Amino acid sequence: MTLFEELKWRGLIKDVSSPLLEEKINQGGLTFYIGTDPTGDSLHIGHFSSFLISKRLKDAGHNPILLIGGGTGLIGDPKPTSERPMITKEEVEHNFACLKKQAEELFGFKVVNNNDWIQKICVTDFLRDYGKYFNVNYMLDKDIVRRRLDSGITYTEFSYMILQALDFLHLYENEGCTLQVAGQDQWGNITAGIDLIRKKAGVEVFGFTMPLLTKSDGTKFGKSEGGAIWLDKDKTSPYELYQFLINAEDDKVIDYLKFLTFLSKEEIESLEESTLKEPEKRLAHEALAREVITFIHGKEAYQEAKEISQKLFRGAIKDFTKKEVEEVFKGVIKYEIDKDILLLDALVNHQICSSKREAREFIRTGSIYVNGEKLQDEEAHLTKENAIEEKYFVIRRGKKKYFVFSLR
Ligand code: 545
Repeated sequence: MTLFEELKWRGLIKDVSSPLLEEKINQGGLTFYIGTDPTGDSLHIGHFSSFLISKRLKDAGHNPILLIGGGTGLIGDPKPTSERPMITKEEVEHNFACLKKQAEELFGFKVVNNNDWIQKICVTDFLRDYGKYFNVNYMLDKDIVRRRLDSGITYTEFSYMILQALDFLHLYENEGCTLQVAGQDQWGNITAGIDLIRKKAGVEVFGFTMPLLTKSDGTKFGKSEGGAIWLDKDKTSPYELYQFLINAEDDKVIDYLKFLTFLSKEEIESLEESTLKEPEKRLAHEALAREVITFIHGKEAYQEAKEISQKLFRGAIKDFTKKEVEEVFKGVIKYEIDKDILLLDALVNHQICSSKREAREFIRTGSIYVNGEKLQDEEAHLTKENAIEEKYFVIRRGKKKYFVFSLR
């Protein structure tokens, strides 16, 4: 399988600017870039799913440039629905620094900031040297812009494609960059750059887009009920990332393995077979979690996340460390309690049960678990000795309602 055939097999090719590109991709040696605007202070799984192409191309002998839009981030790439809120220059600079650090740590590639050249262009040069090459009808013809005409689009966001086009021209002239890659929503911005370079430099450069990774209901991959899945381990822990990946939908897990891992076609096809023959083993899900977490956070982080998950699955909460309680029950309400308090009182004081009578009822019927063990003694006290590392009690009421008591 050639590189281009492999990219197609992995579902990584949506639109291609020219049939000549297949041969060029297979030959290697292209300098290419992929860009992102610093809209947040951490990369998330959406960035990861699109940036990974840069490692695939680099491993095949191409030369990657990651662009973080310290300039375009001040303008805002128009979304199909509404105008983006303007973010401050300080916020853009802060986000740029965060993303640059993460991208370098994660991929080790060269990162450029388009503000380095954009900020030097004065307004008359912008209009004469770039604006002159953009016919308004051409700009209105971009489907995202066209869809915004009803709800309204400002001149600022309307101008955005010219900036991204001049980026490609700048990288072509200064880095010999002849390929831009992005998710499918960027097709209009990429072709704007290809057209500008043809007009100004008289050469054909190339672009291709990847389909946006989606869940089986068509919504964007990477959004969980707890919000975005961040690559920053302090925003989304390896354990949370493990839970997100291990719970990927069965009918999408093979697509995710192709898109998000470097497992070979043979490995993925055997995982596909195991998913059909012995789905209960969830080998494909485990492989997805292992590969992605190891790439982002390292092997140890994956092992830890897996161990925590297995302890929780076994209900062995009493074996948790303090840190594991904080990680696994990050989103769970924590109540401060005095040591030696009666379990009954703690349950009522914090409205986990609505009355002493109801608390007695829950305890007697075995609906209350403390640190993973059913507790049916109404006289039970919560003491330092039986707390997790003398600090926490993980309370489960019924099937899956969790609370955490923390000893003062
Ligand atoms: C700016 C200047 C350039 C080249 C590219 C850009 C950024 C581009 C853009 N890209 C998107 C983005 O999203 C922020 C949230 C992260 C997903 O806006 N104009 O910055 C996304 N990009 C990754 C993929 C994308 C795209 O970061 O390309 O398609 C999402 O998967 O939407 O010279």
